[in-house]
Amino acid sequence: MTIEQAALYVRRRERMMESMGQGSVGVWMSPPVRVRNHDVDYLYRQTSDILYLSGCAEPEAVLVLCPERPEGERSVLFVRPRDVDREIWFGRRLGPERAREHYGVDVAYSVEELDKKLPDLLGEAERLFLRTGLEPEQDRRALEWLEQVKRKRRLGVVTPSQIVDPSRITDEMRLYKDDVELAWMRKAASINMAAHKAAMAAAKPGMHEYELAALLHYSFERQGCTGTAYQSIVGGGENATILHYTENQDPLRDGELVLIDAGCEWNYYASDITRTFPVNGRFTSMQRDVYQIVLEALDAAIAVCKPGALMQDVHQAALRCLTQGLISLKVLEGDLEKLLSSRAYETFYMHRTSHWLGLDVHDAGGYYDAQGNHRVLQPGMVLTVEPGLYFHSYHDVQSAEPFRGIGIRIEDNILITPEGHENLTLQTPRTIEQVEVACGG
Ligand SMILES: [Mn+2]
Repeated sequence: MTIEQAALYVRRRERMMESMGQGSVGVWMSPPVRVRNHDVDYLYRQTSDILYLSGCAEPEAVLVLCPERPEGERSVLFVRPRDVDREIWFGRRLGPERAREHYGVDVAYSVEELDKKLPDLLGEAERLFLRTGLEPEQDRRALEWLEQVKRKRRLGVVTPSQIVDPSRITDEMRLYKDDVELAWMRKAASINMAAHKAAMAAAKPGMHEYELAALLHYSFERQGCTGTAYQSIVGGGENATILHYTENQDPLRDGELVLIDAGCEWNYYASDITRTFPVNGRFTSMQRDVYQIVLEALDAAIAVCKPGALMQDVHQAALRCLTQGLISLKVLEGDLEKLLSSRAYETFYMHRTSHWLGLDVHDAGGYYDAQGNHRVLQPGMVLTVEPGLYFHSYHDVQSAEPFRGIGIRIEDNILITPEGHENLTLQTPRTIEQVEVACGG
């Protein structure tokens, strides 16, 4: 970690402590390492709030923030101790001595001292900021620390009487990306754009969905990504109508489309691109008609993205275009406004148009403000825009019969800027012409 980065985390922790206020202490515990099978663990992923507040990706780390304490003792990080034997078997550890400087925290301890130190740290606050309900074992442990401190009440020690969810603060902070986060998101976007282009160039009839998935993952990993932001979706033909299809086992057939929804993580920041293209490189005229509608919905929704607009407006712009398109395809019949208010589109477009993007692919941040109003877009927010049309065979709509088996989604990542927006993924082929050229068709 560079000195500039460490300073960034210091600033975030300062802001966090300011929002928590006096009389508070905050505790963030890493998720446990999980067994995949027998002696093999799942690939570890630190929780995003700890990454956001410290940059520490190590398992078992615990971050404690104590705004009440004197300068130089307010941020405390517990990490795994140095252990030659464990390190030879399972990998190097930073250890508390080096962790203090590396992460720029005030104090670092071995995680083995957690149960001993935590009650002391808690016993100076009225409010404990702690995310509960995710890991029963962590909840149990935290309650035990609280019990220990409560015993000191008779000695006149102030002990926490409230547990407050810290994510109400971190979610709000994480909603507005700073320059470092944006640099990392641009890097993730550029790697992901190249990966999608490579998949378009490689696809041909007879290949399997997993071959394209493998190509994407190769593109991600050879650039040093921290992983994929989510399970890659590579759906040929009707598989594209299953929104979260991740089996990726089927052959890709001549004349069909393939939908790829995949994204890498760079420094734990996600990219999330969807493109749909013809397996043989050329759209049929019917595929072209549907694709053009989805593309217009994408452009119309992105055009709404600017400071002051509501996220709901982005969705409405997409719905209007998609519904108009379904009328022009003769799948729906009737008055546009009436079809919109009766949600006639829902059979063919059943998901929302946008989600926040950042450390999590469905990133932290409320879709409504504290008053329950739709969120107003502001500079620094990053959201996806991903309209689609899906003609699956789970329902029997006569007018949609000609399109059965077609699933099309196109997704870009949009940064709200003071002037309007910046499309972070614009260089991924998106018009019919660009897509056919990229497919070599
Ligand atoms: Mn998405």
